Amino acid sequence: MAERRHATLALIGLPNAGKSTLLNVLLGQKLAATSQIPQTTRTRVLGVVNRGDVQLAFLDTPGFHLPKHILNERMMSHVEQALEEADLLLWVVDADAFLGAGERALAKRLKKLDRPVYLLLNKIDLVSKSRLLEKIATYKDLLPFKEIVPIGARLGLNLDPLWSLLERDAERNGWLYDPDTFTDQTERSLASEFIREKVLRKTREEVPHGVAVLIERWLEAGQEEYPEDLGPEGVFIAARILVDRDGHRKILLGSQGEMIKDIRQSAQRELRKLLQRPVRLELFVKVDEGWRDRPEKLDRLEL
Ligand SMILES: Nc1nc2c(ncn2[C@@H]2O[C@H](COP(=O)(O)OP(=O)(O)OP(=O)(O)O)[C@@H](O)[C@H]2O)c(=O)[nH]1
Ligand SMILES: [Mg+2]
Repeated sequence: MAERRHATLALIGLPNAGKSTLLNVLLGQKLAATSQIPQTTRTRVLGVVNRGDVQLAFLDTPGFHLPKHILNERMMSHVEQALEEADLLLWVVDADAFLGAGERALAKRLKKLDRPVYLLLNKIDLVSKSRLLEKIATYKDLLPFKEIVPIGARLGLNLDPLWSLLERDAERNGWLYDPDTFTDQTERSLASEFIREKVLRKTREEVPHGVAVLIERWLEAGQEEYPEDLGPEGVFIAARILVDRDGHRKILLGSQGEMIKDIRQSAQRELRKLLQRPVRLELFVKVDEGWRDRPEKLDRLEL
């Protein structure tokens, strides 16, 4: 029997490049929230895939950006931790976007690190072959990439060559996680992320950046105040959505509450899929001005 090997791979890049979409498609299951809003991911998310003798531990990270609030500083320290931990870096770029100051800053950081880096040119469904070749030529000057792989995370395009390269480059002895370990995220943290995702997908401008979700109650059958009509298999979840300003609370509620109703319904559907059991979700919106700059609040939110 061949020896077991493993590698830890950090998915890094600018906000909105498609890192979390890639994590989900590589895992074949949704673990990370994804949205069109930059800075969707706020922490480090582990997803483990075992392929034959090879174990690949992917770390999704927040998009690389200049911190404005303490929240953003913490997001960047999650990136730093993942960079330190990883054996190999997967730099995901939006092939449909220009190479700008953010990419140059990240390249500078990676140069200092001296770790092998793959360039994953994502969203190939949006660009022509000739533009893709141009992009490859521009990026090549930034860093000596170990591999350059064009992919389409959303549609799962061209992932086979990526898998082969990752399997080849997993060089560490043994496995890091037991075969049943799939992620480090708890059901509660996934639930709060999926609720936040629905908020991000339905609101715009500055609202999404000031939103956080806190699970307040998680009740199962037999517990006090569990709604018995949900049946013996169900779970009752009450979550608080924090917003930064009263104006944002109004946007989130919508006229006659239709926005929050819509968010609640789509989040509840998603949680049923995640937990594979009946779910009843209740949402409350609360203004908590300046939460992004309060360390004790960020601790409570596990950010
Ligand atoms: N057309 C297209 N869109 C994609 C592809 N991959 C991701 N996207 C979209 O790009 C947007 C950003 O995706 P995310 O996966 O949230 O990006 P991210 O890099 O994790 O972003 P942050 O968490 O903000 O750093 C979403 O709207 C995705 O649906 C792709 O292959 N093609
Ligand atoms: Mg993300």
